[in-house]
Amino acid sequence: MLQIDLISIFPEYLAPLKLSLLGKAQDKQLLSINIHDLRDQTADVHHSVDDTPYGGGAGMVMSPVAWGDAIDQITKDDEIVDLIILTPAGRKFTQKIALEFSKSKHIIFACGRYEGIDARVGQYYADKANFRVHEISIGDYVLGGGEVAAMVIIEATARLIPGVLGNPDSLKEESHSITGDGEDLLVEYPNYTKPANWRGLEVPQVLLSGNHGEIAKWRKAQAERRTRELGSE
Ligand code: J9N
Repeated sequence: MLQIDLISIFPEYLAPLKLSLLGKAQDKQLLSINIHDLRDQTADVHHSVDDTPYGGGAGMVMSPVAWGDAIDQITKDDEIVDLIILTPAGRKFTQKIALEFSKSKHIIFACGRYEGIDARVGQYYADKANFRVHEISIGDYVLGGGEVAAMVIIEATARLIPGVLGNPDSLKEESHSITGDGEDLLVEYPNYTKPANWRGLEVPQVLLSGNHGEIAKWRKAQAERRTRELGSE
């Protein structure tokens, strides 16, 4: 069972995590997802979670006090926790990292706003023996907050947990699936289904031939062409 906790000032934004594949994984008790409101930690009347940056500059910085209290409340001293801090300045998320996270027992997502969380939060937990801290970006663009990035990571991670997908064969063949040594494979070949002629466009003849050797060769060549054209390898 993978326990996932998310801490956010917009907990309603994370409601889709109950749906579809992730909802079914929770019903099957392969996964437990819990959403926490950062403002529940604050004692002041305005429930403040941010303050002006030391050194000056635009925007606000999220206070470490509420973050530390929220993380401590979720964590037991005797468990190993992967703390994922979403930030455009983090390590780029990949299928290989999703596979690592899918083996975790407990993941906490700190969903901050884009101005960022006080840097000491990551520093403090990185120095604790039972925490592994990951600063992660999902791509080179700036989001308003970490919520959508967390959902991307959870969706990619959860489907790699044994039992979450109905048909595990589909895992082996898909784009960006990875080999035992963690090397990226080719992207997927193009797929076709009926009708054989659609609006004048024919399905490649080899796929109708019934020659499985030729089909495998054609698909491999197509996957290599697509991978080369992406320029990723
Ligand atoms: N890749 C990425 C992450 C973000 C975040 S996290 C919190 C605010 C913005 N933007 N882009």
